[in-house]
Amino acid sequence: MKNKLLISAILLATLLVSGCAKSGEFKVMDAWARPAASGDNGAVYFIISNATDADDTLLSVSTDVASAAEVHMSMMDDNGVMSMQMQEALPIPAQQEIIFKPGGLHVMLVGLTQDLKVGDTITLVLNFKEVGSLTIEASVREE
Ligand SMILES: [Cu+2]
Repeated sequence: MKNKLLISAILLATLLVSGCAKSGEFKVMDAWARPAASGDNGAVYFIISNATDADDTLLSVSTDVASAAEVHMSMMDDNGVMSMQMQEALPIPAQQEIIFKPGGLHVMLVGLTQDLKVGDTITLVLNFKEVGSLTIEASVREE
């Protein structure tokens, strides 16, 4: 009898934990940055996963390894020419993943103040309208 109660308690706890993880997690995953030299521009990529029921917006990014960090979208025109557009406020809709990747969305590190070498880790702060500031670490690696 005692064992049965204990098992029920564990089952209940497991259900509660997985229930929370399913509805409600807002996270930034798999962050990485390209190697780049001090003075140049760098790029950071990650996945923003909004598993909550609330829309959010990425308002800005800051870091101390560059003079500025901007959210850009790369796009190719009909002539195959690439250009980048700055995203002032990037919508992160409920129940969606926004994927930053080469050739698409990226955080551009404008004017690096240090070298980004393979194996380094850099810190960025992502400022969201609803969930506030999230500090993330990005590892520097080749694509
Ligand atoms: Cu860019």
